[in-house]
Amino acid sequence: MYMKNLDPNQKLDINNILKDLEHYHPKRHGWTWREQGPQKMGPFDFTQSSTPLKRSIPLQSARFLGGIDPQPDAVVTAEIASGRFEDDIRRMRMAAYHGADHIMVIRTAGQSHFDGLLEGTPQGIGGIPITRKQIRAQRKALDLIEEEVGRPINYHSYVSGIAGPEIAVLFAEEGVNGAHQDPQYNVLYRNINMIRSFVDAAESKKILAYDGIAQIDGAHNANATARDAWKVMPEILVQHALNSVFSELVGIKPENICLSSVPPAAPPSPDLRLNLPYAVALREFFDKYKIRAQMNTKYMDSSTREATVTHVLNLLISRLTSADIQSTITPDEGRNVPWHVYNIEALDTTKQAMMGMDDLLSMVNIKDEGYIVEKKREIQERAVLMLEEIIELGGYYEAVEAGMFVDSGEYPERNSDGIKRAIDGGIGAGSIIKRDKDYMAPVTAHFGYNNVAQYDSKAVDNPSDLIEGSTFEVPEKIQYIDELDETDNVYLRMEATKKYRDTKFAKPEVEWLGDGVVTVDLFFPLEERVATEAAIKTGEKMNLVDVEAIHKEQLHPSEGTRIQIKGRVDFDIDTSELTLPELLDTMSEDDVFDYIKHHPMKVVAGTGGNDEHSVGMREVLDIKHGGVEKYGIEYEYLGTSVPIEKFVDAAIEMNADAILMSTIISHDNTHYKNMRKLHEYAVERGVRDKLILIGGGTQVTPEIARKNKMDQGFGRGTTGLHIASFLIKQHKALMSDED
Ligand code: Z97
Repeated sequence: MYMKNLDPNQKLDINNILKDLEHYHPKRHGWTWREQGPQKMGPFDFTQSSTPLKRSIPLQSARFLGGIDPQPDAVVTAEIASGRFEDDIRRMRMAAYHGADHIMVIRTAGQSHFDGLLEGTPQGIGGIPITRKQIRAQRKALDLIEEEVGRPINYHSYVSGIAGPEIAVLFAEEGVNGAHQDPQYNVLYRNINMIRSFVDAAESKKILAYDGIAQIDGAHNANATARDAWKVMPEILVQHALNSVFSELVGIKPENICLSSVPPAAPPSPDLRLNLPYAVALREFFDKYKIRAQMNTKYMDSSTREATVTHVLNLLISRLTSADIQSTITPDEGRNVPWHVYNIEALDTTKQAMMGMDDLLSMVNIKDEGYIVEKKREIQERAVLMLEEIIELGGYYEAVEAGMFVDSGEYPERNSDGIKRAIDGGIGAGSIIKRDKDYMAPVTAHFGYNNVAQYDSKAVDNPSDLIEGSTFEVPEKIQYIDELDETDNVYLRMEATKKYRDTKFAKPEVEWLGDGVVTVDLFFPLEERVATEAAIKTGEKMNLVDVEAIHKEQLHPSEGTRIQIKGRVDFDIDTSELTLPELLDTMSEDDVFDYIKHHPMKVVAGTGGNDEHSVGMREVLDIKHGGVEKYGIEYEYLGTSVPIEKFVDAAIEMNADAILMSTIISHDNTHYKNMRKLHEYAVERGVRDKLILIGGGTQVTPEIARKNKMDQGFGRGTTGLHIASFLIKQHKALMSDED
């Protein structure tokens, strides 16, 4: 099916994504790793990098470095699931521009409690309910987005619950590229019967293997569940081992088996002392598999700053142990605010830290003696001992019955508070029956005994030949069901937000179009309890609705507290009524340097009339903060309160190309009156056509400056580069007039 490429300057049209969705089939299947390799960018050589994106948004400071946007070699994940898939699609596009090539849609909390597949597009709480329509729409959007950024994007969700195998089939049909699948997750955290969970896992893993879907395990959940996360390290190694070996035996390629690892501890505990030996132990034991490094969220509260530092420390560990997939959940999960900005900030944190630590391992070594080696070995030995005890007990099922997992003691110490499950207990108990001798299923990627030869010996390797192909070979056979719920569907939600969909109206937004949510950062010189209520009252007085305090930070028990509130505005902005500032043409720094080298320029500058405010003017002149001097433009500073005539006289005397006159005082429009005077005097002296006249100051707008006879005006936010670019443009025009 032909789809028009996305235009970066146009919003992604959700209606287009929904159009003909019933006939859409994904462009590709299976997981894709990044194309890795050294990259030369601007003056720098990067080592642990990947092919740059065709379109992207670099870090802000790239402005000073030629706009380079190096990307790390690891796959970078964004977890995007606000509850509305149609809004998440827009966020996925933003995430791709910031370097995400693995988009995880977390399912609605506890979807593994569902016994079957859902249809339609119900709105989620704490995630997205996984339905065919939602994932097809998102995969379709990602197929377009990956063209736009020029890099394949992996789409990911979860295969768990007793509908696991059905979900695995759905994922293979719809081109989902990565999935969490770990039978231990069902057993320990969702109380699904052990036998059922492992049989389902065999079937599911077989399908993941067939479609090339990367599998991520669930061992990290023990960190989140355990009382003291750092004490379950040995057990987590055991969980990784059990799932990985099982997956490999079912047929998943080792390079598609990913261990979900979280540095278990976080500051104020001694982060690296606890986490680094663990990460090294893991890397060493599982070197043929991939490591998906998640960040610690267990010890996270509402401070985005604190969460970001933990993330960066985790990223250091990722670099030291060469993680293959890097997650970026960060503050979202801790604060339960899965908002656009935090997703994007976390991606930038990852890119910035990983590229900042480029080539780390060629400069520093992890010691091969002392504490790190001893601790690493200790964790590994504890894990091996645990495996030995599991074997002694009779196997995994017996170990779970004995409560060996998620015990709060560090193995072999035990506190007898582990999760216990009975072999004949849990959801789906007794639902597994042995296949009859004449059992046969004409389906693709089916695990275990399947008696196809009895029907057709040629179909042994391809049982679905018996029915002329299953939905894997003949996607047209897929049953697509559109909205079932008349009260909760995408068409209703889109209708409700129509006013803000590509129209002149806009509302501030944190996650859903038109949600109107804003955050306000406040400080009160009050103790926390009073400050919180004062902050909420402030929000209400600002006419915000549903005001809540989302972050509190004591600066001192009585001197003050920082509070962040969120609330909703109930107005919108008519963008057609806005006066937009003029766009300033800016040349690249290199072009400015080059021009001035060949065409030296000189300016005279000062604050005009009775104006003593010289700081802003000096900033755009001096080399220190990137003023015009930086580019080789010579300047003569005439000082403050310069009489208007003196500007022109000095320019003539020095043979200058331009006059830069700054005025802050705007009382009685003096700033514009002085501009007119400057022009008139330059005309009187017969030099107006040779001189570039520029008026500047915080209250100056370009349009009014030009109306008052300046060649250009520069207001707040002006930099030396803006002025230099303009001077060059005018200089070129004057030179061509002379020709
Ligand atoms: C993550 N940031 O790593 P339900 N299966 C496995 C899982 O780890 C999970 C589910 C299923 C986190 C997100 C934690 N993981 C949440 C192996 C959840 C979720 O909620 O039971 O339907 O499935 O992905």
